[in-house]
Amino acid sequence: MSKILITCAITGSIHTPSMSPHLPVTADEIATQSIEAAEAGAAILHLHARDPETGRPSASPEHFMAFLPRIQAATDAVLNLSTGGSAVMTLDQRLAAPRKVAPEMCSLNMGTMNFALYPAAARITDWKHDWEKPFLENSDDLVFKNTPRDIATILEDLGQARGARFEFECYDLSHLTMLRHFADRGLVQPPFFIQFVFGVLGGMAAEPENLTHMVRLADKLFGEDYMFSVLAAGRHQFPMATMAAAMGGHVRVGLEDNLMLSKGVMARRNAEQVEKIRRIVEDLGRSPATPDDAREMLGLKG
Ligand code: KMH
Ligand code: ZN
Repeated sequence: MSKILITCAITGSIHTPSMSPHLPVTADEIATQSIEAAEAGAAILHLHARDPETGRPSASPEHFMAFLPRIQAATDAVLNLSTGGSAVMTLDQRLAAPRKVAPEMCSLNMGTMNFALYPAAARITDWKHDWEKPFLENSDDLVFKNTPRDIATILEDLGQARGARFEFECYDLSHLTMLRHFADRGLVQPPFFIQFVFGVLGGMAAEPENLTHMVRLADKLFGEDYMFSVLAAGRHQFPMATMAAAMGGHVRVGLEDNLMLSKGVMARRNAEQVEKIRRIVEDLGRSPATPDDAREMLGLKG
């Protein structure tokens, strides 16, 4: 089997500071946890920014630039910038930093969907910041907008014009069809790196049958031209990633997707989750890819 790509998603835009004291939000915390995750074996770092004062998800290029050069100076990990940002942001806001930075890799969400965070809000009693409760509760009525025109804009602006390649975030079967559509239009070339996303309220559930069916359909649509990775939200993170690794796929971990290390134990650093999945995949006989392996496997500009 080919080497396994371990992606670590450092902070995201779903979890909030009241959910975990270990969620990195300042530039210092994001840079330090990213560097540690790379040292632990993550070839790819998936990055969002936060307002350092409040921990609120941010799309500001200034907030990104406060940590990106530090990570670049300390590691050769592939930096993958989010184009999803947060569902409350406009597309132009989401693309401000990737347009400026022209990274070798970006995420690309392959369809419009619900993205409800309300269940997470229900568990919290002690709020650190005023913005968190309404942010989480309002997500109950939020549409994460990724229309075909939005997707085309991202492919043209970041892919064709700036040379980025993509982590195609597919939360459902229909998102594979959407990717096939853009491949047929010639806006994106293989190999396709497809991230199957499980356990978001609005996307497919974290069920083994869903993973096997996604692989079956992707085989049919893309043949040899794709590789898949798996991320699953919350407690499903390690079981689904382990299943992906056993099937020859790739894995994503990180505090963006899950704040815990195991049942009842919070992850204190992103690197702890990377170390854990690394142990699991090595026990399964897989070897983690280095950042240069990742560049070659994914056809990145470097
Ligand atoms: N938060 C994940 C479920 C993005 O940044 O573009 C999906 C994600 C979206 O990573
Ligand atoms: Zn993300």
